[in-house]
Amino acid sequence: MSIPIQWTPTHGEPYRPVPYRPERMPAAESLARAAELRERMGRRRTVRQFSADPVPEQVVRDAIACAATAPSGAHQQPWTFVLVKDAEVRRSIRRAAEEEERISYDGRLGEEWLAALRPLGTDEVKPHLTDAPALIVVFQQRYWLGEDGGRRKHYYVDESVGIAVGMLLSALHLSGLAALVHTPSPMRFLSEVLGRPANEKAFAVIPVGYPARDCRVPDLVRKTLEQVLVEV
Ligand code: IYR
Repeated sequence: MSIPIQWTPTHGEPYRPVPYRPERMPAAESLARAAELRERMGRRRTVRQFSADPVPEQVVRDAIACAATAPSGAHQQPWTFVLVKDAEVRRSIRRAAEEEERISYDGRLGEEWLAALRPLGTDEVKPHLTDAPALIVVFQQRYWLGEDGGRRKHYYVDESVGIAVGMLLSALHLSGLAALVHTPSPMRFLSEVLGRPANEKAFAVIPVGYPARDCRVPDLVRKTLEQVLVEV
């Protein structure tokens, strides 16, 4: 398990702009691409039943690389993606997650929350954590931690990591893989199981793979564009 060196590439450096001149896409091509993308993204579903079939690992690495192109507060890139393939580590994560989830579903969540979850059919049993061939555990770097223990503030960490995870989900889906954003709560055990440093806080566990042959998803309805878009 290699631990990426934590660094802030541009801290304190002067503004040194460079030209950015992407070729302009013809409007007709933009329209065609946007419509196709909308259609493909519309077919993304959160999957909770995974096949144990392996996935091409480079697809997952490429998707993580896409996520890591996300914009971030002060360009601090406050994220670490731990790609868990090892079956024993996945089992440890499942064991610890189910322990917490049992307490959550036994009442910690409260009636209102449980009612909100009912249409999703979730419960404390989390087979996706061991069935999916890979888990991407996303950590947010709450602050920068130098080799010598020095600290620096990070800005807009929740927003930055949220954007990166959105890009990760898009990249995985458009590359043909299914995923689930799982947020066992509390998530402290992930730092322990994965040996992450004190400045990192788990943000989500994202099982990645192919849907199981008999995979089912809730019959959810998305809001229409008219319902979510206000134009002025
Ligand atoms: N973390 C729990 C509960 C849960 C909460 C929300 I908000 C969801 O959208 C789905 C589940 C679990 O993973 O089951």
